[in-house]
Amino acid sequence: MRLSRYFMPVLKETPAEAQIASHRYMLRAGMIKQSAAGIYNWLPLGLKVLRKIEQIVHEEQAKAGHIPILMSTVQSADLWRESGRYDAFGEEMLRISDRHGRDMLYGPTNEEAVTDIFRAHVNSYKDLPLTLYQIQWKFRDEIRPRFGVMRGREFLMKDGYNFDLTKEDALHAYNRHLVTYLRSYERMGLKAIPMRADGGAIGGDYTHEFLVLAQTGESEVFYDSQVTDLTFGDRKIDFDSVEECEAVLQEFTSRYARTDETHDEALFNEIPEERRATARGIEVGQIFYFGTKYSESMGATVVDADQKQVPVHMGSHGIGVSRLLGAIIESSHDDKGIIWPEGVTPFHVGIVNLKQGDDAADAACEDLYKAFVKAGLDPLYDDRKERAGGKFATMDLIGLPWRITVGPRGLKNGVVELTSRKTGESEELSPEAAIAKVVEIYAAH
Ligand code: 5CA
Repeated sequence: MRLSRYFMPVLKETPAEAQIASHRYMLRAGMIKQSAAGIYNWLPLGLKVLRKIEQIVHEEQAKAGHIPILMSTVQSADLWRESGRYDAFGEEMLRISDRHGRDMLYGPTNEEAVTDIFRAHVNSYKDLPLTLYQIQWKFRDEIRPRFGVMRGREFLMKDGYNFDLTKEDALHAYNRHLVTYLRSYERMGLKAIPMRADGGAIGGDYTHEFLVLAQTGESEVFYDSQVTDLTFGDRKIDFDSVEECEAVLQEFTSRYARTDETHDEALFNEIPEERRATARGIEVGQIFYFGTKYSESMGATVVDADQKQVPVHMGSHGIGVSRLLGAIIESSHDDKGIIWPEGVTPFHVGIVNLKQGDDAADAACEDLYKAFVKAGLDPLYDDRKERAGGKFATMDLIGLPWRITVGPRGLKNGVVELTSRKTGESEELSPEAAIAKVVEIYAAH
């Protein structure tokens, strides 16, 4: 993309309403524009990152054999009356009535809707196990929407639902989700720690939240500092293997790590003192096993091997897709702007032309641009007639991991400058060497 032809409405001023870095930078970099309290329009740069996060989620769910669907955002209240949650969900639910006076709602979550699909089409244990998921907009009329996309009223969620014959099978599905989540967050450059939590409005008493440690996090967390050393990495997992998935769960959840909802001071005090840690965390996902809560109330049964009708065991598994942009920025920024991890960056590399209109500089930038596109990368070329200082400030704000600076002086010596946004370190390289280095870096992602 050439910046002169792009739509990236960067703000010079810091918006007064933004209290935390991620909200500030998302507004300033022209990624989002508020449409109403807790409701946002996604502008091109923000949408690009949102799509990258979605893509990672889809890829990791596919590995586990989970199947994508897309459910309606508007749902019928009658379904929620069946489960008893229409009243229980309270004021967080956006209630609507249609022209015939029928009660409708904008989905805050989809347990009822997916259970309705299941009971209409699945009758036999032979069709299990089954996990369906979607990435879809949700609405929760939060009493205090704040921090931009972090606590929105309209937000994008990945929500997955498993249907299994037995509790054991459903716990295997739970473990599969834990594995896919660990990998997904790491690909986004995050360390997200699974912590025992509370079932809340979704239900069940077996649930883990995934928390990214950050001072601006809304949850208070208590943990054994050893959990922060764990990394999932690039392991190959056989998702059909109960033992392998269970072993990952054990490895990542056997040490103490809880949110304030389930914190147990006595258990916490059993950890050696030097390893007892408290912090704040951003909840970027949650997995639940709630057994037959919805299948019993809504009649989602299958015939088992003995020809008996039995309610299926279920769980649901969420990732806060739009919240993740905020969480990633909170954990990766400095006082100049965002520092995108390579896995989710909106553009792979920025090209800054120090002297637009200089024949040699213009030609070198064009060549770089075309070479990156040919290599399958997505460069952003700042081809505007602006001061170099302004161009650098914009690049720092939008946070692309790599920047190539091209100027007439360097070109005389046959070099351009390759700069890492994270370390600030620069090196002079021939254009060919700079391209090769950037291509190699992204080959690993
Ligand atoms: N049905 C279950 C799992 S699919 C569910 O709704 N779980 S949840 O309530 O925990 O939400 C899943 C994730 O959505 C949360 O972990 C959080 O990351 C994100 N989320 C929840 N509320 C908001 C909100 N108001 N703004 C942004 N993200 C949110």
